[in-house]
Amino acid sequence: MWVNRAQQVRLAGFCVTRFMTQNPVRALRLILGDQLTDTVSSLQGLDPDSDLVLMVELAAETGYVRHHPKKIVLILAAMRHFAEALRRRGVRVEYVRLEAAENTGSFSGEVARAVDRFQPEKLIVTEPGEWRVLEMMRDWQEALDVPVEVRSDDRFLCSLDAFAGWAEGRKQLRMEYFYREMRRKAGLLLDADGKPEGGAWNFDSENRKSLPKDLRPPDRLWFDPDPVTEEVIALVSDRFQDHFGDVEGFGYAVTRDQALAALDAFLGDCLPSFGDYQDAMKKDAPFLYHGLISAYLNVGLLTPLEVCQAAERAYRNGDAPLNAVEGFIRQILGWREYVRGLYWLKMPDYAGTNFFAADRDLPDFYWSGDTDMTCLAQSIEQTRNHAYAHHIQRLMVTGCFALLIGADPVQVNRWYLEVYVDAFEWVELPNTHGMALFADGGVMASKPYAASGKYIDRMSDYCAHCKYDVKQNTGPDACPFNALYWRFMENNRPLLSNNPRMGMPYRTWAKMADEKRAAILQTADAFLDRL
Ligand code: FAD
Ligand code: DLZ
Ligand code: SF4
Repeated sequence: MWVNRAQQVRLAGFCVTRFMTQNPVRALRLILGDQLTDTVSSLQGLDPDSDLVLMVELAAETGYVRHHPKKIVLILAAMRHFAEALRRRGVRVEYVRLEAAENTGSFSGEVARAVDRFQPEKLIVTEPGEWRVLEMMRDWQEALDVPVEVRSDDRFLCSLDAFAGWAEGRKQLRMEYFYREMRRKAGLLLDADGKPEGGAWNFDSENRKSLPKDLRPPDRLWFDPDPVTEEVIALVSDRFQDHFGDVEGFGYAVTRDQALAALDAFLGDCLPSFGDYQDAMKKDAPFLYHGLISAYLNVGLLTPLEVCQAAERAYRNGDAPLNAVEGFIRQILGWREYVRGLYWLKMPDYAGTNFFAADRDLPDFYWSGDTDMTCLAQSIEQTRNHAYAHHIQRLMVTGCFALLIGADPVQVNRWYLEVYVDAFEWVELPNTHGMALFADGGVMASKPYAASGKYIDRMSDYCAHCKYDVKQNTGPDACPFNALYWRFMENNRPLLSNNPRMGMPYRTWAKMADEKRAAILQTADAFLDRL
């Protein structure tokens, strides 16, 4: 009988299932789509003779928001490769595909079905990345009448208990102090006396250069899809074609080896310039010197510690300067761990925060990219193409605009969760509500990241390609960010004027002539009306 590759994989799955029904299962170990790490805690102590790994592709997970198709491809293809790698090592894996007729479509449904079929003595799982999934897990022990062991996720360098301990009794939960403790704890970038390498914890001020005009950023390493990934691409093209984003040109890593190769390419080609140009933006240059590794970290193909150690090695070997390596490590050891701690400390209330009572609908162009504002058009277009925008685009372009127009945080949060390849609520929500929108009222940031067009002009070449004039504040040709900035400040005066970090802009505003202020506010209102 001739069978194609897809049939081979299905037959293999069928045989494994038949085999397993004949063997008693001691521990059923559930691996979620963002737990694709050999050393993940739920796999620790695995006995290949008696344990069974369960992995499930789910309608509920592919559909709880309308994820970018490239994100779905990455997760499902990485899951299928991970399952195959486990099987090659002799681990018994029950893998349920999205299209399987018997698939109930949810974690709870598939775990119940597996418990029913395999009658395990216990269920082992690593704590999930999202609150809503933990809520489901809380019911399992009672509903399924099987002991459920939820293990902590030790891929993160700061446990949830350790973060709660750090936060306890502090008036302000500023990342910088958390980061210093994490540097000491992880022993990264310390000198022989345990002091910060280079005499300072933070070289942020050296991370803000604008790009020289003729600089050409390096080409990036992409991966041709193999038959397993091709099959997932076909599935996703078929089922999720109405989601925002293009599936064509998928080239993300879906195995650990590929992710390691991508990391290596970044370390060699980009890390040396990462620090200098971390905040820069350039038209038609979506990636610049950024890592492009957040999705690999978030699904588990790379671990944060190994990435930070590799960057530190580059510094010690003289391959990358300190401002680059410290800046990069700060993002992972500092920001990434910090937002995760904050998420779990503040959920579930955090998702409902709305400090400014913002309620404007997110403009349609966030989905279509159809806007004359070059900064937004570029950020949204590359998001559609690659499911990627770098931090400053997310924060100071799409995020800042949403803040200035008073967009509803729930809609903004949903947008970020849907459109980025690396989006998982534990990391996306604090970045959106805390950093971009100040919806949490200052838990995360000491002031809103509100800015006029001047910031974008300083950090990019977007304004030079824009229909609007970044130097003008009023009239139809004025950069919308300028007038919107002052409208935001004026609208939120009662909430912000006592913030010591907002004193300067309010003083500048007060010094302007009345007619100028009125013209600016009128320009903002006319723009908002058209929106
Ligand atoms: P690099 O610039 O190369 O940075 C290296 C790594 O540091 C990243 O891969 C990431 O793991 C980590 N990192 C950097 N900044 C942050 C941060 N603020 N918080 C947490 N980790 C960080 N990141 C996500 O992983 N998932 C998200 O859903 C997400 N949503 C965001 C939403 C908003 C509104 C904002 C402002 C930021 C968001 N970020 C998110 C953080 C950051 O923008 C991305 O991690 C980064 O752009 C990923 O690209 P990179 O791998 O090239 O990062
Ligand atoms: C994001 C995602 C998607 C799109 N699909 C699946 C899936 O089919 N099966 C699965 O186990 N996980 C998936 N995930 C990741 C989960 O949403 C993630 O594990 C939870 O949100 C917990 O962080
Ligand atoms: Fe964006 Fe204003 Fe610059 Fe245009 S002029 S690119 S709208 S900041």
